[in-house]
Amino acid sequence: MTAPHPDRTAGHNDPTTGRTTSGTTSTDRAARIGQGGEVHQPPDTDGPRLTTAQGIPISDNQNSLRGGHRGPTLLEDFILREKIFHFDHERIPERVVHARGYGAHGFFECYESLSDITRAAPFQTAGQRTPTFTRFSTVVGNKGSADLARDVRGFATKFYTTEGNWDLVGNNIPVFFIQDPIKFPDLVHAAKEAPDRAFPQAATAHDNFWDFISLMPESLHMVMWTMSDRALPRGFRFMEGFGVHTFRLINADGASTYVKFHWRPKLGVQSMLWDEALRINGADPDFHRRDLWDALRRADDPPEWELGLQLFDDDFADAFAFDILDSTKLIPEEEVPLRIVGRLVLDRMPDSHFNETEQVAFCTQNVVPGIDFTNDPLLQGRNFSYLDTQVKRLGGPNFAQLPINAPRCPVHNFFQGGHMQHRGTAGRANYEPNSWSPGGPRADPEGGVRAFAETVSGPKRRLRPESFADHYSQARQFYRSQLPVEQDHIADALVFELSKVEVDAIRLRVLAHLPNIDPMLAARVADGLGVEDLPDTAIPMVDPVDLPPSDALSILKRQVQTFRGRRLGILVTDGIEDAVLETLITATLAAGAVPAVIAPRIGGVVTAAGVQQKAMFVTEAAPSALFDAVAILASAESVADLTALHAARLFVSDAMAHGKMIALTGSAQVLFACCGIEGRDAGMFVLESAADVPGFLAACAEGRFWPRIA
Ligand code: HDE
Repeated sequence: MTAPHPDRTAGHNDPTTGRTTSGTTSTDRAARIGQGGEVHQPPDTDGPRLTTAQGIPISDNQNSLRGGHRGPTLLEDFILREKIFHFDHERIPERVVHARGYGAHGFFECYESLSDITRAAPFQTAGQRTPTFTRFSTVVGNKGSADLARDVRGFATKFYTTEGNWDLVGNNIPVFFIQDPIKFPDLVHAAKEAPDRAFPQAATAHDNFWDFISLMPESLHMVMWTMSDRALPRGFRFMEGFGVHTFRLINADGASTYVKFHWRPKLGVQSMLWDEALRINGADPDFHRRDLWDALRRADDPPEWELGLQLFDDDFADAFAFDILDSTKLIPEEEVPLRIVGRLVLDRMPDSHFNETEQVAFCTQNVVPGIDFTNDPLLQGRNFSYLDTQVKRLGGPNFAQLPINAPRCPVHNFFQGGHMQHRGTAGRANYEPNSWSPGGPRADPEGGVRAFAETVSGPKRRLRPESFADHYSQARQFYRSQLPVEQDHIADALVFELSKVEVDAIRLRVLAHLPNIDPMLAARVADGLGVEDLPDTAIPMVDPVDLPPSDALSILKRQVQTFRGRRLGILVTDGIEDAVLETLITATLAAGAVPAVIAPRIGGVVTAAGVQQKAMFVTEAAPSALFDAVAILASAESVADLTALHAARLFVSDAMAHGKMIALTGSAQVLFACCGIEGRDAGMFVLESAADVPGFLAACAEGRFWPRIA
C-alpha cells in the first residue's frame, strides 16, 4: 500500500471559506483549482503518478472535460466516466446473515503434538504456528447496524495450513436455534426486519421472531442463551467461541475421535448490561470494532484465546443423554472436560477492511486432512450454503484466488476460466487422465483428504430423529446453572422482548413454553408482562428432566479476576491534585488497563500544579457505560463545572446503576449528592491521595460491584 501523497490530499479548495489549504507544491496551481481555466498538475516527484485503471496517466483530477468554459460535460471524458463507474460498483452484496463484521490477522500456536488423534497440519508439533484470519460478527443486523444489539456473535477463523485452508466457522454460543437446515431461511426471515415495514433492524424484539420461536420449541435452548448476557459481550476479546457441531479428528491410521471446538478468551468472558447496551449503541455504535482496533494498536496486549477440545468416542456418544448430532444440544464440560491444545493470538489489523474482512469467504466445507464432518444435518446443510453464498457475494467461482482467501500452500488443479480468473493452466493439459508430459497434477491416494469410512444405512426419508426430541431439558439446565442475578437478566430480557410483541396470542404461546424450562421463570415473565393467568403449558414431545447444573454455563461463576484489557473512565475538573491523577493513570496502565480522561471541554483541564491535562473525551461524548470502572476527580473550586452538566450527572447515576467500581475525591461527593446519592457503598472508594489508588484498582479487577444492583 502506498501512503497518499500529502500534497495531493492536502491541496484542495475549502468549500466553506473558499480558501485553499496549504501543502501543495505550487501555490499558484493550488489557488487555481476549482477556479476558471485549465489546471495542468505536474506529476509529483516523490509520489506515484495518478492513473486510470488502465494505467493511463491523469493530468487533472479536479475538473471534468467540458465543451467551452461553462459548457456541457463531454461523454468523451473517459477519466470521469471510469472514476464514477468504479465508485458505483464499490459495494458487493452484504452477507445475508452476519453482515456486520470485523476481522484481524493472527496465528494459532499448538501447545503439544496431537498426531495420535489427528493428522491435521496445525496440530502436529508443539510450538508450531499457523497463520489465521478471524472475523467476528453480529448475525441479524445489517452492515451499518450497531455493535451492541442483543444477538449471537459469529467467531470464524480461517487457518492457512500447509495442507490447505481450514475454516472453523463458529459462534459465541455453543448451540443453535434449529435442528434441520431446511428451517434456516425461515429462522433468518423471522429474525430480520419484517418485510412489509422493514423494521426493527438488528433486533429480535418483534412479533415475527417470537411467532417463529413459539412454534419451534427446539429453539428454546438457544433462546435462553440469547436472552442471557452472552448476547451482550463487552467486546470480541471477551467472548468464548464454539464450533457448535460435533466434528471428527482423523489420525494417520484413519481412526476417528469426535471433537467439539471451544475458544476461551484469556481475559475471561465479560458482558454488558442491557441498559448499558442502549447507551453505547447511541454513544459509540462501533464500540466492539473500536475495542479490537485499540487493543491491536497496543502492542503489549494482543487479544488471545485458548483452543479447548472436547474429545470423545462412540461409547460416550451412545451413552450420552442427547444425540451428539443435534446442534441444539451441548455436552457439559463436567461430562467431557476441555483439553487445552493451543492458543489463537490476533496481532494485526487488515490493511483494508473491504479487501480482507468484507471479502473473506468462510466455507464450512473447508477442512484439511485430519478433520472431518459428522452427519449433523445442520453441518451438512451449511456445507452447501457457504460455498453457494460466496459465489453470489463475490461474483464468481474464483474467490479463493483473492489474497485473503488464497491458501498459503501450493494449489494445482485443472480449473479454468470464470470471472476474475488469474491463475491459468500452463500448457495443453487441462484434463486428467492425460498422456501429456508434463501432464499436470495428480491425486494423492495416501496424502489426500479422505472421508471417514462411516457405515451409512437405512431408508431414505424426511424425518426428525426421536433422539432429537427433548427440547427443554438443556434449556432448564442452562437457566438453573446461572447465578440469581444472571437469571434476573434472562427474565428481564424476555419481558422486554415480549413487551414489544403486539399480538397477544404470540406472547401467550411463548409463555406457554416457559414452565417446561422453569415454573419460576414463567411466573416472573408473566408478572413482568402483566399477564395474570399463565396459559396452559405446552405439551412437550419428551418430558424434560432435571440435569445437574453446569458452572461452565454461567459467566459470573467463571469470571477471571483481572482489570487487564479493561478501560477506566476518569472524569476531571480544573484544580485536581496532580499526584492522584498521575498515580491513577500510571497504575491503571501498569495493571494492563487503559485510562481515558474525560473533561467538560476537549481541551482538558488545568491541574492544581498548573499542568494542562488534555482530555480524550468531552463529557457529553462519554457516558460511563463506555468504561469498565470510573473515577471522578473533582476539586472543591471546580466541582460546580460538573454539577451544572446533565452529562456529568448522568455519568455518575449510570455508573451507580450499572454497578461500576467508582473512585471519587471528597469534593466530588457534591456531584453525587446532586444525583441523590448520599453515603458510600463498598464499591465506592475515596481517592484523597496517591496511596488510595491501589485499593481501588484491586477492586476493579473484581468486575462489577454486584451487591449494589443485584
Ligand atoms: Fe452460518 N451462514 N449458517 N451459522 N454463519 C453464513 O455465509 C448457514 C450456522 C456463521 O464472518 C452465511 O458467508 C446455514 C451455525 C458465521 O463471514 C451463510 C445454517 C453457525 C458466519 C450461512 C447456518 C453459523 C455465518 C452468510 C444452518 C455456528 C459468518 C454469509 C444450516 C456454528 C462468517 C456467509 C463470516 C455465515 C448459512 C447456521 C456461524 C448464508 C444454512 C450453526 C460465524 O452461508
